[in-house]
Amino acid sequence: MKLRKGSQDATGLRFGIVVAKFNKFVTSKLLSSCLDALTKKHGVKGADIEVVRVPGAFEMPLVARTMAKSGRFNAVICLGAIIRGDTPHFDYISAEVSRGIGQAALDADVPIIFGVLTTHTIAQAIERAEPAKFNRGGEAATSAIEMAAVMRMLKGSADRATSPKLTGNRRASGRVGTEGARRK
Ligand code: INI
Repeated sequence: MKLRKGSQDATGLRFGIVVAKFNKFVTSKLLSSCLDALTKKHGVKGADIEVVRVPGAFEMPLVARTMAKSGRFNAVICLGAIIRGDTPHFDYISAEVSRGIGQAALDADVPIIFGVLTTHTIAQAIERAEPAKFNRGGEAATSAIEMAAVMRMLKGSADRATSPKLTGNRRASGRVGTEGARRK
């Protein structure tokens, strides 16, 4: 058996961050702890991070998908806070945002991290954004690094699938993303 894991080595990786302005008192904390984790803890260069602000969480999937499809990022991180109010609004937004972010990652074939808080109360959201407590912004950063590393590792394996050492079956399987296959 071969156990394969993504490392926390962020060298040379590039990240896009989509952050919602709605509930900014929470999302600004998510953003600063996410940036701290990427740059101070894992050595990602500031020049390798691009932050895009959107009005609210509902706008995230489209922007994340566009960033992910641009080919400029190894992973995209979505940071937002959806807090339950007195109406069913929360349910519509949170369902659509989680579905949309998942779909965007599949469409783009690039990891998109769901760093979106969905909470019953403002206090729960603040607690989860706080670096000294749940630190969900920092967690989103480490998930992005791990997923970027996993995808880099797996796509590296796909490149080797074009190697003459492997059987023709694998080459004929039409696996995409292999440099060798594209050059033919
Ligand atoms: N956007 C959020 O990011 N969080 C919320 O809690 C929220 N609530 O509760 O309404 C919210 N609404 C705005 C929404 O994301 C869109 O920006 C808006 O509907 C315009 O499309």
